[in-house]
Amino acid sequence: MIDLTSSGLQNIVVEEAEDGIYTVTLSRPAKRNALDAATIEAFVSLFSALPRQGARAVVVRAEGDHFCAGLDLVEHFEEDRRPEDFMHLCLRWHEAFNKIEYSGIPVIGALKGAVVGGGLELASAFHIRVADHSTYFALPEGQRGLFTGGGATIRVAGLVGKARMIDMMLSGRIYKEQEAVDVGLCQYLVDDSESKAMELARAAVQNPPLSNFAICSAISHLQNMSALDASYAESVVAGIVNTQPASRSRLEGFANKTAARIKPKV
Ligand code: 1HE
Repeated sequence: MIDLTSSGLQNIVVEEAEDGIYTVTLSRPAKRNALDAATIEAFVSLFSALPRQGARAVVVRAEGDHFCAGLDLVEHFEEDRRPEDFMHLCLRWHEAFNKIEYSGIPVIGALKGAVVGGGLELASAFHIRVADHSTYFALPEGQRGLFTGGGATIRVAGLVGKARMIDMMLSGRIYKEQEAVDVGLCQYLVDDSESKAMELARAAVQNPPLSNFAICSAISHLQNMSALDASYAESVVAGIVNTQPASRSRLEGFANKTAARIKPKV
């Protein structure tokens, strides 16, 4: 086990903000939280450890005005990488972001400012994205003479659809405000993304951890399968989750009419 709060993770600060709820802060604001190779390694280490160390939910936030400016373009320029070097780097990005998406614990992004390029690839691995009014989303890879390498072809295309992703990359189109919600880049648009993200984390940890494990890993895994295999695997997951001891008292509460009913607030 690593001590997450003093583990020397580069450009990332981890704190247990509340019981079981961790904040992960991108802390390279002078470089607009651009993702260099060391930061990607920090994400791999962190999300390898967090689910096994009792984290019940994670809020990813950022220092400065911008959530994340994507790939560290200066490092990439200075390293003058060979194709195989960049391929291996991309595999580490995938390792990091897969660890987030398939972590089994709710990971909620508190977004602001630029969420662009690799920053959008990072954000699209979260289970919930909360934007504020400064937040904007773009894929400027084409304009930089680059291509996505951190999962956008899978996750961003999954969020907005292939046609919108291609348009974003060809035209440099930027999405923000309600339009970003409407196309699926984020689920919430609020004045204060951090407090909303914490509120969502507090709500999520009310669920039994095994339910959240299924929600925050099985849905993604099942999406990768054929419908036939997914329906089989869903049955197996439901067999385990829906008979867990933690659900007994909740079911009893419904049966004896003490549990809250599911109705919109008036
Ligand atoms: C950076 C980066 C970066 C800022 N790599 N250093 N991503 C992009 O194409 C977005 C590039 N960044 C920007 O367009 C702007 O910096 C922002 C709109 C995000 C912010 O603008 P601003 O005016 O607040 O800051 P700035 O003056 O542009 O930058 C401040 C510093 O951050 C400056 O460093 P300094 O040492 O000169 O002070 C910048 O160099 C530095 N900085 N962004 C490195 N991205 C797996 S493939 C993924 C491919 C991609 O992600 S492509 C998209 C890359």
